[in-house]
Amino acid sequence: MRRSLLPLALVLGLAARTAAGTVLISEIDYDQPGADEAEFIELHNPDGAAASLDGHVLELVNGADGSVYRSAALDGLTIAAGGFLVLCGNPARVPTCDLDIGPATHLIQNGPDAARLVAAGLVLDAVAWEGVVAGLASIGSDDPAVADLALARIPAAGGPFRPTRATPGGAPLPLPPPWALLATGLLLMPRARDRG
Ligand SMILES: [Ca+2]
Ligand SMILES: [Ca+2]
Ligand SMILES: [Ca+2]
Repeated sequence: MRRSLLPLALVLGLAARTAAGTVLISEIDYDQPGADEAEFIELHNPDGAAASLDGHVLELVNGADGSVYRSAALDGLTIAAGGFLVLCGNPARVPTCDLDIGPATHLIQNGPDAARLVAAGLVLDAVAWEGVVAGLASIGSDDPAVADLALARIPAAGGPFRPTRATPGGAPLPLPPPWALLATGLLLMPRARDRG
């Protein structure tokens, strides 16, 4: 079982992520109404100095077997102090996208699946959604019935993930109703499942 190898790495990665200056996964939008064409993963540099992503790789992990179904090398990229970097598959639908890692639709599986940021053999950050993946607790669910809904750390610099209005490339925004209710889980939106 390959999945048995993953939990320790993920646990170690989460421990590593708390080190000051470590780039982290700050937001993910993997599901939209209709075909998933506006998917993105956002990285954040909470440090006071620019962070080079040389040697960093973003991996998307299949929750069914722990395999990496997509990966993107981030060599040559830099995130400014306190800045964000957006990885997407469809820049026409994610105008603030910094790096197109394709494909344009169904870039990110809808879960239960996971993503991790790795560098030099360390998992710097890892998140799972829609259920536990290889021992990693779920950060929640993106609702395909709600346009512009994403899961984001609030605050971006290491806070817990919450369902919120998508802000690819920017800090989380103060939430007007009904978004504030969504973030607390008090407002349960009808779910319409789709694939991809
Ligand atoms: Ca998707
Ligand atoms: Ca969404
Ligand atoms: Ca954001």
